[in-house]
Amino acid sequence: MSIKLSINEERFLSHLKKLGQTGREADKLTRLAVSDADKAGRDAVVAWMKEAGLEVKIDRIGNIFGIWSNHENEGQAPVMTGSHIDTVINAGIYDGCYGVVAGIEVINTLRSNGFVSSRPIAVGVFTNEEGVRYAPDMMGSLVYAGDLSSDEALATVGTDGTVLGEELKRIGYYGPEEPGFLKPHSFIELHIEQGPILDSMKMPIGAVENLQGISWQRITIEGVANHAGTTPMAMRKDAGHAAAKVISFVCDMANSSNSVATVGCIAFEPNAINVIPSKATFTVDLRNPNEEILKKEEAALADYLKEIEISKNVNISTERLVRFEPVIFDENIVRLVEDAARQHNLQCRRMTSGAGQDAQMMARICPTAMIFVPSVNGISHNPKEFTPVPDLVAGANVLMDVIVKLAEF
Ligand code: HGY
Ligand code: MN
Ligand code: MN
Ligand code: MN
Repeated sequence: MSIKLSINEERFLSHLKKLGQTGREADKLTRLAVSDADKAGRDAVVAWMKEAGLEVKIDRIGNIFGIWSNHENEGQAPVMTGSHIDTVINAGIYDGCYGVVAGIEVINTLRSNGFVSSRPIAVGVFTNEEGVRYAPDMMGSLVYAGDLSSDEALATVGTDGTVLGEELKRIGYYGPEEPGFLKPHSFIELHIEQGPILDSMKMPIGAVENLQGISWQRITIEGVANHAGTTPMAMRKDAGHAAAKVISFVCDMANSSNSVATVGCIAFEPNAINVIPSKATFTVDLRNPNEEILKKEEAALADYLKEIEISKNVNISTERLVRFEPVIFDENIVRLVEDAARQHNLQCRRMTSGAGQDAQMMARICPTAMIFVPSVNGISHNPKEFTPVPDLVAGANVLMDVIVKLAEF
């Protein structure tokens, strides 16, 4: 059945704007997982779920679920949508938040228009998708999918030395439910593309059929501090120069294949202008949609680190932070996205998610796919992140159609 409904634009946009203002400091949006800013965002989203008449349930890792069910369909596996509201540092307002606010709006619209769903419909808000404060990323959905224990996740120590479980209890979102308590019939996530493809093609909808594999590691290079002026170059054990060579290697390797590589964090010790660094610590984020290539490039990096240890006379150690294999989404749901776009006379193309997503974890437990809308100039993880209102609304209406169709299965 196709419905001729459209979301309540005004309510949807005001929620999205309000969430974008929640937890902002000095006009910067940094809503790190289980921080006070995250609590403020969670409180707002829970209030909107309740206003929409949803039953709100929270699990032990702080995942929040707004559930709409009726006497007939109660207890059946729900069609689930959702995303995350935690952000990176100095973030945009759409990454994750868009899918959560749209999910609440879609259920609100269906309910208030008397739609009778043969399945419960739920919207999820997953804890710590970004992984900036506590690794790994997509943590809440990984625990939900059963591939990371709640206790292990709750014991995670953050980059600021805090313990995730203690912070979760402090902000009042350590819930009673066991993660995975609600096994979904299917999962569909609406998200901004965060890349340049749809915007450059002026294409409003992306039907996401797969997602890159992700490898995160922390590399520590130990050299010897020495005087910047008196130490001949050949006698140095320069951790800084060794790091620079590794960073160039990783980026050149990605450039020569269709991988992407990022060194997002770096620190030198003692970090003084006239002291040869004794230590360099930095992160490598390496991604590729093909598992064989990703594995090969991880091995090439490991070999290069051994070469640098000898040539630069330093010691190198690595710590694995995250490793997720590429994901193929459910073909039937990808087709539903394409059909829904067609029904709305919206051009649509299939694509790969370059970013990690909660959907990649939900794909481990139920048929899953994603819908993308354009990011202007492909900018994301940046306050300049922007998606025009017509695209935001179109994406939400396509989400609504896909949910209605999934509810009939
Ligand atoms: O890193 C990622 O792609 C995800 O947003 N955490
Ligand atoms: Mn996201
Ligand atoms: Mn993100
Ligand atoms: Mn993501």
